[in-house]
Amino acid sequence: MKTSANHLAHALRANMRPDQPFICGPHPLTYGAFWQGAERLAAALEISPGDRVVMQVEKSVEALQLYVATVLAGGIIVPLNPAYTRTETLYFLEDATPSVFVTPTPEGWPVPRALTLEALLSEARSGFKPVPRGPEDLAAILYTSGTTGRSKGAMLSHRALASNAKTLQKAWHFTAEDRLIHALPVFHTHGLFVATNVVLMAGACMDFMPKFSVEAIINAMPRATALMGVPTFYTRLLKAEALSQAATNMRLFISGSAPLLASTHQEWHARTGHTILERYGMTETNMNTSNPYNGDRRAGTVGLPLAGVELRLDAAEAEIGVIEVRGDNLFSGYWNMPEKTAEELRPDGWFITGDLGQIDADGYVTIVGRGKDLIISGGFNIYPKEVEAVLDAMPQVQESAVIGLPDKDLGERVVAVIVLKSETNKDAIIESARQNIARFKCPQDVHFVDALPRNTMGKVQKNELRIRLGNMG
Ligand code: MCA
Ligand code: AMP
Repeated sequence: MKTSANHLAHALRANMRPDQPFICGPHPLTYGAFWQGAERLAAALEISPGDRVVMQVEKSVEALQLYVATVLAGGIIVPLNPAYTRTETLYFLEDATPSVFVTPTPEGWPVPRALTLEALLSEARSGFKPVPRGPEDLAAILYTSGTTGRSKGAMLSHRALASNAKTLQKAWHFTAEDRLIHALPVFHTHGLFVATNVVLMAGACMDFMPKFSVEAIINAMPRATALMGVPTFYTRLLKAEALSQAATNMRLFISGSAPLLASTHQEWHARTGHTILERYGMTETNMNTSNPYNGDRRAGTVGLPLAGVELRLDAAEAEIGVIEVRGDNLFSGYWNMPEKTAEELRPDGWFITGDLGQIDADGYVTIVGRGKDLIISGGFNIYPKEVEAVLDAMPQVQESAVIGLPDKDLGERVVAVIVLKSETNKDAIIESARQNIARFKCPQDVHFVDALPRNTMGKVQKNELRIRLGNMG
């Protein structure tokens, strides 16, 4: 490849045919129109190479164009969940110091330029030339919550994104004949990189849905070939009577972002004849492992390391240990946090995931738990520490412990256990939390106790709480 190219854009455009649809369904858009629109938007950004562009917008094709436009302009895209509160958003803006912030509410933010997506689109113009960027230049920063408080911005290079998209396209046999049902949000790795980049790279098309809907997906399946989702997608789809019929001509169902129960895997097979392909990744690493396209897709496992990804445990074979990974798929460190980077990314390139795994004799990896205190609810990650800080700041709360309890729909749900210092009730606690943190992080249930169980070191015993409250159903 020419060194003067824009590495990621060049890779994503390699197989596209301008007259073929990128977006299919009721509002189709060709590849030619998509890329041309992105170039016009790149001109409107008026940024310099390395500048950050924060986008906090509802899911839309224009949001995808903004991502691609930022890459073309040599910038760094920083997508944020629109569900974040103003306080949460302020933290990200102060940390990322973007040149441009695209938001539906542009007033009063401490950034040089805040505007709506509509306003930016109205400034789109032709004559833009893609800015050359090399493999190690950054293309994106995605924030991932920190176990010790502050969210960390994972810096993702052109190399990491392009190489992982290529690996996945090959591993999952995506071609221009594919039609992917895209019902994921586009502010996380799964919806933005795994789904969108793989489709772009293959020159395939996607049924781009504004959000998850059982009905819309069932209706789309007869014309589609593939679906990517979090386990909650699959448990909800299993409730639809029309599933078996609708899924007949699909080629591939992929699950990730949270553990897929073996029972869901088996029920899906019984109902549709298809075997869900489960894979495992992280914001910092993109995708690490996948069950095979051809071969045994084993329920309860996340499959084998992907091509170009090395994986090891910090334990002897057959034992449980923390998973470490190395490869071109890895991030380049945490934005503005060299000490955090040094704690998790070894000098020889191995990244410490914090996930506890086991590898069987055939090389299949099973995630058996997490070394980190993390709740995954419907595919969204919630760090208890962040929720506890919000609860502990309430005047009626003495102390709190936040845990995840099993949930049939979301996999885990957020539950708060609170010791009070003055009278209040569950609803007031939940309402107060909602003022500070995004709704998906707020406790769905609150239990009041006289004291939190602690070990001899004074550490709260969350396992004990999980057993106690889990048994209460
Ligand atoms: C929505 N709500 C939730 C969640 N989603 N609460 C807890 N956990 C959730 N996951 C709340 C809303 O705040 C709202 O609260 C109420 O539920 C209804 O909102 P709605 O949007 O209608 O919910 P939904 O459509 O039923 O959403 C459920 C969902 C969604 C479809 C499972 O959460 C989703 O799209 N999840 C995918 C997340 C994802 O893409 N993760 C990938 C991360 P209220 O009523 O109080 O207002 S990337 C990653 O993890 C790695 C790298 C990887 O390997 O992929
Ligand atoms: P994130 O913070 O969004 O990068 O989430 C990454 C975390 O999601 C990983 O460290 C795992 O704990 C979890 N995860 C992703 N895929 C899977 C999977 N297939 N099974 C179990 N956990 C998963």
